[in-house]
Amino acid sequence: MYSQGLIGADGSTEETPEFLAAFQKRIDAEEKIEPNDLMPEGYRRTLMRQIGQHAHSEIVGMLPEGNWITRAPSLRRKAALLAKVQDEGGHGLYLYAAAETLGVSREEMTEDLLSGKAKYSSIFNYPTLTWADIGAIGWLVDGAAIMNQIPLCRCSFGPYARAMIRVCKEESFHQRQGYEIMMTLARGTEEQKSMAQDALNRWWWPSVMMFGPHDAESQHSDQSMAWKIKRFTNDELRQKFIDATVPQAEFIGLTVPDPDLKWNEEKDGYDHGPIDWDEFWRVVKGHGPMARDRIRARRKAWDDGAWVREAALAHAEKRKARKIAAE
Ligand code: BYC
Repeated sequence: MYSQGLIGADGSTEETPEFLAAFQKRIDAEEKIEPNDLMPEGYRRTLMRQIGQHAHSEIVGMLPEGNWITRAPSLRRKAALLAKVQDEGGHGLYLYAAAETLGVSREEMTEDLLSGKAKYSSIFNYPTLTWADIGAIGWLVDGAAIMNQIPLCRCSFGPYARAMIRVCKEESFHQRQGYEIMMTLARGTEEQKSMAQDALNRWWWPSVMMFGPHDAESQHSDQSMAWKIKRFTNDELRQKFIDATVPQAEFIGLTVPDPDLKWNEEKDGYDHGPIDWDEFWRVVKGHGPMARDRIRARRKAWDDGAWVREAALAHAEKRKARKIAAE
């Protein structure tokens, strides 16, 4: 029986080299790892961290858009936005369920979110100031999310990979509805067009930052790539996103707010200007403009929902007792 010991910060491990080599062989052969399989503790922890944070991002991500449901400009827009926000709630639930298969409970993950131990995507700490922000979120934020999540459909951990397949289908609809809002505004009155440009100006850089720190600063990438949890590095995905999105902005007559953006024939992609990593880390560390509001809203929802969780547990206990009595 292999030890399931921890991998220390210095990379030392209590697991035998034979076990780690056999595990890596399965990964390299593109076998899916399932919850009951033996796995290195570092692999399990990396997944619990990433899937948990991904789930929190979906749930916290409902807040900036949920804020606009009552103010959507038409019934059609309202129905689409309502469906989108509900989809995000569903994504959070699949992801919490996938993380639970690794041995962490939903309660523990939520406590980690509320205490600030677990992160959620930096992007959701920015405010949604106008209706155009809803277009920009769908187009840019869901667009960035798809770029990151399509490769996660091939993640080595089965439950995460399978959850991502459905999530990506829904994200694709989200991206289109966002782009369509932006297209409509960009073709509207001068005022509407400037609203769309203003939203692009505010959401562009935070969306570019969503992919995480530069590869040289990314502490988890190398190991996550070796374990085929991640299939592309942060910078590779960021580049794909920029290359796909800039022509979309040009098509609707909007300007990406990066004066250094330039097509680079040699690399067959855009060069971009410097990213403000101080802002990124400030926001990641909980000092984003909306960080307090987001956590306050999640804490209130968790506290308000306590009676539902208690009632569901009591009901399950009663059913179990009845079943035992009938046996
Ligand atoms: N924000 O070593 P690194 C959505 C952290 S929601 C905050 O590169 P890794 C949607 C990182 O966690 C979709 N923190 O990490 C919902 C690590 O800190 P810890 C959200 C970030 O894990 C509603 C440290 O920085 N998508 O689509 O290899 C409405 C060093 O980074 C961020 C996901 O969650 C960030 N942006 O790579 C609309 C995708 N970036 O954990 C839309 C799943 C980095 O050591 N996650 N950090 O304390 C991933 O793919 C990877 O976790 C990341 C980071 C690419 C984000």
